[in-house]
This record gives sequence, C-alpha cells and structure tokens, in this order.
Amino acid sequence: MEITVRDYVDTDRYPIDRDGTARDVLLAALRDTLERDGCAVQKGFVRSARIAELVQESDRVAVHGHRNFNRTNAYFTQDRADLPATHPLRRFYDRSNAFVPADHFGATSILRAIYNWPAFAPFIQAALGEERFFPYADPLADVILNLAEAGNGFPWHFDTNNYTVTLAIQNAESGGEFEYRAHLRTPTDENYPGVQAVLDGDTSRVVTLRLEPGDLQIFKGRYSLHRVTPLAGSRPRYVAIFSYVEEPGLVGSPERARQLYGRVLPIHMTRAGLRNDALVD
Ligand SMILES: O=C(O)CCC(=O)C(=O)O
Ligand SMILES: [Fe+2]
Repeated sequence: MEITVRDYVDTDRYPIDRDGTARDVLLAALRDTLERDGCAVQKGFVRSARIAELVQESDRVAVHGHRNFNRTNAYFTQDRADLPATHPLRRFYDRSNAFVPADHFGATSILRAIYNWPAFAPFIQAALGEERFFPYADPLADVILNLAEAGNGFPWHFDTNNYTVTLAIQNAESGGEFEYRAHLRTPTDENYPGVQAVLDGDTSRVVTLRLEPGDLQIFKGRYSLHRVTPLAGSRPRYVAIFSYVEEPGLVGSPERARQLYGRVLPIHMTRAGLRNDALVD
C-alpha cells in the first residue's frame, strides 16, 4: 500500500510541500521562534484523524524496544569527587526509556514515509538554518521510536547534539510534560549557579509544554536545560525521533548502536574499520 504523506501531514495548515509565500511565512516564524526560544512546536502537524494509525504502528513495533537505564548528571559526564555535592556536575539522576530501532519500521511505515517525504528534510533544514544537513545513513537510527512508561524518565539534562526533531504520538496517562529553560548556558559560559538553581527547583524561567499527539517539535537542546516530567499510568508515552547529520553517509559507532539499540550491524563494524566476524550478539 502506497502511503500519501499529505493525507497524514496537515499540508493545509503547514504547506511545506509547496514553494510560495505561505511556506516562506511559516519558515520565517519558525526561525524566529527557534532563535528566541530554542524550541518550536508545530501543533497538529499530523492530522488528528490519522493519529490512531501512528499509535497502531507504534504498538506494533513496541515489543522491539531496547531498554536503557543509567544514572547520569545533566552533562552525561563522570562524577567529580573534587567538587561540592551540590554542584550540577555531581547531581545524578536515573534516566530510562526504550528505543525501537529504525529497521523495525517496514515498507508500510507512516513514520518512515514522513522521513523519506521529499518535502520534510528541506523544511527542517530551512527552519534550523543548518548548512550541512543529511539523512542519517544508520539503518538502526534514522527514524526511531522513543518509548517510556511509568517509572521511566528523562531527568534534567543538556543534549549532546545540537537539535532534535520529534513527533509526539501518544501521551502517558499523566506526566510527560516537556520542561525547558532556554539558553541557560552558552558555548563559553557553563553558568553552573544558574543550572544549580533549576536543579534545586527554581521554575521562574522554566517553560512547560504539554505536547499533544501529532505535534512536531524542533528543539535545540545543547544550551537549554530540559527534562520530561515523571510518567504515571499504564499507557506508554510514544515519541518518534527523526535524525539528521552533518556529513552524508554517516552511521553511528558500534558501541553506541549496542548501547542504544542492543544490536550492532555489519555496517557499524566496517565503518569503524572492524571485522564483521568480530560481531557477536
Ligand atoms: O522525549 C522527549 O520528549 C525528549 C527526551 C530528551 O530530552 C532526550 O532524549 O534527550
Ligand atoms: Fe534531551
């Protein structure tokens, strides 16, 4: 069955597949918002009448989720015994979720159809103003599903990548709000006192977003501290992640594939200059 992406993406509201003033206006607003807030949400990017199909697709692949648990600070770095216990570098939290690797989304996948849709990547690239922007060639990681349940969560952190592109598919019964404090650090100033204040509960400049199924979020998380509030209830939270990279043909390292997806493919080994016969699962 051929998927017509325009039946899913609300191209009446978001005419990203047609050059012209409407697309230009949309992009100009998006760029302003990203510049100011580091975050832009396109509400109802996927038509509400079609969300049930995305939930079905997610339910179908959820069994393939690879669970990740770790204890981490906001920077994903090692503990620093030389610093006071209150220092942000020493504040460790449980982080857990599951990722469904990209190769479980078959030919009939709506998420993959959106990722492959010729109008999609150029729109995201223009919104971000990135000069170098290519689809991720990693067969485990280009389009993935992030699955989190009660007891799982994303505590306060800065991302190690410059931006993320996500599509909300299903919320948990409660919790799962996306909270962020924009521009809390800069490339030249870690602003540890400011980070510590947020970790200690200062919500004065924290923005809380309740994303609904179908909302597309572009988020620049390297300098904006963010978290997902704890989840509750039996329904899992589903978020799709679309990935792009700065070099054509890139794939992730074998270590990262194993850590995030629990599997390593021959392409990860050969690209890392390793022999395939060293591949053991
Ligand atoms: O699931 C989300 O909404 C965001 C999770 C997050 O911040 C991350 O994976 O870095
Ligand atoms: Fe993040």
